[in-house]
Amino acid sequence: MTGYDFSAPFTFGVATAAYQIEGAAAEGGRGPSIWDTFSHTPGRTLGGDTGDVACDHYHRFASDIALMAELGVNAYRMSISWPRVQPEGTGRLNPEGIAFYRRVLTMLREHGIRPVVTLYHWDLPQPLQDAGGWTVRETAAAFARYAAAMAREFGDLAVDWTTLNEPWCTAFLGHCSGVHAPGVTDPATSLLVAHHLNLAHGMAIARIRGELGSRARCSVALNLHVTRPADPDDPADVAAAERIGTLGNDVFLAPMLEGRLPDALVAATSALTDWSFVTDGDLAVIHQPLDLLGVNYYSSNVVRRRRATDPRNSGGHGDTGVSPWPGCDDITFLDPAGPLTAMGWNIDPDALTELLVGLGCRFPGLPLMITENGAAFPDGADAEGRVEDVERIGYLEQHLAAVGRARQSGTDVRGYFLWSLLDNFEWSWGYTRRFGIVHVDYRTLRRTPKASFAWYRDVIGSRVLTID
Ligand code: PNW
Repeated sequence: MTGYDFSAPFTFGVATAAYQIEGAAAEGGRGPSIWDTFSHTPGRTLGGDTGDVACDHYHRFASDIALMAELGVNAYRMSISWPRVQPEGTGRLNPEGIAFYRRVLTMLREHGIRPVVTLYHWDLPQPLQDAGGWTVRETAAAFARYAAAMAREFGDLAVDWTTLNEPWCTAFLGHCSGVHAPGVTDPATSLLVAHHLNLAHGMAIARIRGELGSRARCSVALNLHVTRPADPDDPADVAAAERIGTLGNDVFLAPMLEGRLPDALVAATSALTDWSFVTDGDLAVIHQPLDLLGVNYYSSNVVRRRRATDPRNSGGHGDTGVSPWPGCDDITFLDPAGPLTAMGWNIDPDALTELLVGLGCRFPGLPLMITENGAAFPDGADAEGRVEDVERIGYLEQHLAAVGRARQSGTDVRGYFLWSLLDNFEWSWGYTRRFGIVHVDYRTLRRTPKASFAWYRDVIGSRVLTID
């Protein structure tokens, strides 16, 4: 038996995102976002699913917060829907949207649950998209103004602010492979977008600190990729894995945390762009001190230098035929081995330990936080909505243990947010993929805690994870 100690002040939380759970898409003065447009475009999401109703959290937030209180979490990672609070993406705020989040944040406070607020979890106001979206620099400035407004409106109720969720997905799934909104398939554009997201992050942090001073704790949540070479003794495979690390991680880590544009990134993408859109002073704007780095982790990859006979990699639902990896068409992603989750993703907890330990070495003094970890499985609810999700419990147990091992080796990991509290709208996969520790019946919207909910409640209660 092995035991892992997660004594206070280690944070145990759950995570959600506005478009995936709120619904009420046309209520309370909310304007449309790029995900409304995208999900309503035929063929974009599996089954044509949309977030119009989702989990109806907009009307059911009180009972959802009661579930969190029952679970015993110390913290809740949520996102603000930008088009709900600022329908045009700039200018006037929507008082009904502000009032909604004030009710949510106030109720969290009453239950002693600390909110960690993500400002951008992919739902760009459609009017900003119509003006160019993330391909124009002005969107970064609009985001910073929105961030300042949120800090002003909610700074009395929230001290933890996360700028962007997974900018890799926005840049490369949104603008390169196009399987996410806005569905653009242009590798060169996706690199410009990555730079504008970096700028948006830096400008927003400066504005949040301007509003809240040292009271604010600022972070970003990155989906960092652990990529292994198929043959560690083949230099071409090792170089392939490094290039994926550059395009998947360093594209954000280096500007945000080191204030530099990596030579390897410029070299890997030289056929697509000369990066002349990075102008004097940009890197200094992007390079803001962070209080925490948020890490979203689900699975790892194995790559090799492409062989002539290698099939093209599949891009998942809505595959456009364009890979999300600009400048990497000579790299093959091998089919994942071993047991897979319902997303087709491998299960590799050791990669999480390696990732955390590696980040700890590279960025000493920067506390880390797992801002998302979890898994989709087929689940199969009975007539009462009960789910004995032993596979999910196994996945969570292994990954929490992986966090425990990183901590034992001296890495400063401050907390763990499980994705997700509820089954919800899983982007291009619609409602077909379930990540929740609470089952949602999408006909009745009834919530039923799964076996994993009781498991997590017990872990949080004892703050010890014991594995046989
Ligand atoms: C993340 N990929 O999305 C998001 O932050 C969540 O909103 C989402 O529900 C969760 O992970 C589970 O998917 C991702 O294709 C979506 O590499 C796609 C990818 C990665 C993360």
